[in-house]
Amino acid sequence: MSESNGNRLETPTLDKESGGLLRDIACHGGYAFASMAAQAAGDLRAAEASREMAWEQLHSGPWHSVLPVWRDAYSMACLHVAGFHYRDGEFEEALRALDLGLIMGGTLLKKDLESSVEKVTEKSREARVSAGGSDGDGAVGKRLINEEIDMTEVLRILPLKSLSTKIVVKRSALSLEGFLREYFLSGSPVIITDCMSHWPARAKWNDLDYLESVAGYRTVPVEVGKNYLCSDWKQELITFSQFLQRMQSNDCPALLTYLAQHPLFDQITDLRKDILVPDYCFAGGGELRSLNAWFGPSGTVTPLHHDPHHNILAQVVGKKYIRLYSSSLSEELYPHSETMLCNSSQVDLDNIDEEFAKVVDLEFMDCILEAGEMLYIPPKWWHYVRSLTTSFSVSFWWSNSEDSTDS
Ligand SMILES: O=C(O)CCC(=O)C(=O)O
Repeated sequence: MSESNGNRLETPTLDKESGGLLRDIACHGGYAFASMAAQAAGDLRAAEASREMAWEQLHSGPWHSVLPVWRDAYSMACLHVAGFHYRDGEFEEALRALDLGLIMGGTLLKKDLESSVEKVTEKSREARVSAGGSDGDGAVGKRLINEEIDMTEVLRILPLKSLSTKIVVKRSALSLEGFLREYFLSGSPVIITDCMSHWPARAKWNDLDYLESVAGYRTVPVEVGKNYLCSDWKQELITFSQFLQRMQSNDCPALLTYLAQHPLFDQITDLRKDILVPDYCFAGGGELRSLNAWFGPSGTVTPLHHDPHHNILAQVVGKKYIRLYSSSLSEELYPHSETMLCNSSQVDLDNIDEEFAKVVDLEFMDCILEAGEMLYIPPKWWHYVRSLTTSFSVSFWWSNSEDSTDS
């Protein structure tokens, strides 16, 4: 690739590791990839072909069975492709290639991908400003939500018996010690209020112009359809800007688009700066396992399932209905038998099948989680979540290594 005008993405890790990585890939049967990738630094078509080959490997079986070396191979090819687009001033294409590398690629070249994203973002901002556009640092813009909820309508759509029995207790600005003693140690859910007003996200994420300016050109994975247990459900990679547009024209249930369980804050560092890890996540001396975004329109449903970790679900924008069943009820909640889905229930709470009718009599707690509140969900507690408005939440999962093996 020409470097004469200095218009090049710096990739120090790739420069150092590429020989070893290509040898490793060849050792794992990727001779064709290795020889194509060796030409990729100077040839766009070879770069694209090698990216295609690595992409095929990433989709050759279940995700957990993909060899890590192929994920690094994919990142390598993405860096090469992005380099050509950057050189040619095609910043959006360069960003897309880099984001795909971050989302689907391995860890080896993550730093190169991240520094390249920074450089391309900066250049593309400069290009927009010099073309007379805005750099997005203007006054507060269009609100993400203005929606109020109509409780009669909400009760009509929620599962049977919602909000009629045991409501999750709310505690204002609960101390870490109080959290530990009264909820964490006994494994009881609690909603903590008045604990997020210092998060920049509380003010910023309800501003569509702000979201557009920090993330509009970035590519993100979204889920499309009713929910992940339905046959017509699919995943897509679209730009954040396209996602925001779809969310605003949320009129077709089959196209319900949810940016769900994605480590968005590892990918888009400007958004990471807007949130803080709650002190509660240090209870029990565990380690933070993952930090995920859940962003979507009104009507998204995460079906009844459980996770192995402690969870603080922080509601930044909008409202969600959440129903919780104790982990002691697992056997009665009809878990799926396949390994991949064994943490999900076969019961569709929105439409309970005759064969699962007994579930209606099981004890549960529920709540409406409001913006500015955090819900503690203990490990293995079953939860069903429905957004009642446009909603942006962040989940913080933590655990001790001995507590959990899966995720
Ligand atoms: O907010 C949602 O839709 C689901 C959240 C969830 O399942 C979790 O935080 O584990």
